[in-house]
Amino acid sequence: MIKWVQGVLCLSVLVAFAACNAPPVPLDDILIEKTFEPEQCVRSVKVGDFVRYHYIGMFPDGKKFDSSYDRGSTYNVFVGKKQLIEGMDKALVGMCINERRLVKIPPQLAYGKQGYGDIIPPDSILHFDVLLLDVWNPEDGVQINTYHTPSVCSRKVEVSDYVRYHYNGTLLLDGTFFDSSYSRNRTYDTYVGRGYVIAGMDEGLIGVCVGERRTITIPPHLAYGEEGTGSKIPGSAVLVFDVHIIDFHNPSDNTAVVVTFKPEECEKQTKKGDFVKYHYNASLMDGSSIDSTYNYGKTYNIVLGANQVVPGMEDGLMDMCVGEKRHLVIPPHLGYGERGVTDEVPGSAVLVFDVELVELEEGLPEGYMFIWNDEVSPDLFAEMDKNQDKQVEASEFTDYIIQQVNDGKGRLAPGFDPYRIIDNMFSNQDRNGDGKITEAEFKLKADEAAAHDEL
Ligand SMILES: [Ca+2]
Ligand SMILES: [Ca+2]
Repeated sequence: MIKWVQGVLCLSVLVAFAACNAPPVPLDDILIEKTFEPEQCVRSVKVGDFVRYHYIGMFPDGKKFDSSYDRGSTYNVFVGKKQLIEGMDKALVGMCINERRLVKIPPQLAYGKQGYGDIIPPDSILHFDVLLLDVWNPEDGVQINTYHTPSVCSRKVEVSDYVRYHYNGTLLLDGTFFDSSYSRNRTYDTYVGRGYVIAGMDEGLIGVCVGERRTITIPPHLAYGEEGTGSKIPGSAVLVFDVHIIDFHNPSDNTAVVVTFKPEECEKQTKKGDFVKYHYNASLMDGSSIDSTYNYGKTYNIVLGANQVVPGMEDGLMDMCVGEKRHLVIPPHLGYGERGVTDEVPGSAVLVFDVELVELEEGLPEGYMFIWNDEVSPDLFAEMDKNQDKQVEASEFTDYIIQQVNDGKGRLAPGFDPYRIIDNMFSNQDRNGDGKITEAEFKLKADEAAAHDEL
């Protein structure tokens, strides 16, 4: 409507005064000519909004008196709060981002009879060519739009969780790209709700699931404020983060164990010291594979409780039966920590293991590396001293222990090199380190301890 009226007015101006450099027609109110309208209008300016815009201020004859372009920065202001001349306060209302208007303002809604210094003479009609770049309201919150939800979401991010995510950051204004974790080829990792990221991101990550994709639109007061940051985020910019959640955990998390198959028979369960053989598929939370024993066609073998695997795996393999299958989720503090494993496990990654226990060899009681199954022979020293020279050499000692183990009379701790255990046992008894155990050394040791690691 305004446009039509203005059109007619222009025409009449042309017809009547074009040739004679006539004074401008007095205006009762502002006139707005939309010189560019964007196809989409996410939101338009309302009273109380904070806007950023460029303008060129001109007199009706086209002579420029001011321009934000010349200053190289936008004009940033609250609308409808008398921080602008009245005509401009009115002219900005209803504008969309990227919209351009030519606004004509009569003197009574501009600088009136006084004018403005040397710049604006009294009773001047002013024309402004305005381009709106940005709009937000201090009452705006973070806008969240989830556009991909994973089929399974057993848990959602809460305050103090540690999240790893990818993101693309753009300006709402015109979609200008300012940052991306993808370009660095590594996730952004942070605690949520602790102020390590901009307030809007802290808020926008709450309630997100692993695998979820959402856009988080953040007004400047919850982002980088009126100042902006760096060369890519101008002052008062509204930011749009397109995020993809890779994983998250809480520092108080334990290993999550889900039994996926339990054999009917389960007499023996794994415990510390047991030698276990198992298969595993290891992956990250996003499903990308890390490693699998099935690729090598052989089991992974460890002694439980001997720090041969990450703590989370130790936890996940406890109290398990042969044939049992489990799904383990291991937080990084029980996995490979903040550093991860070069080229295999990203820092702070949550690990997923599907494990199957294939074999279980019962360990010795805690602290023992060798035990007798039967009564200990009363003539132990004599039996070991095969050549009867009243001392036991390393080879005699080793042969004897191996013989006992083979005869089922004694057991060595499973999962370790038997010769190393026996060497240790020997050194332990050979008090003076001369490579021989005398009867005196043997007795001394026997008196000290009723067979711990020793005979
Ligand atoms: Ca001997
Ligand atoms: Ca000795």
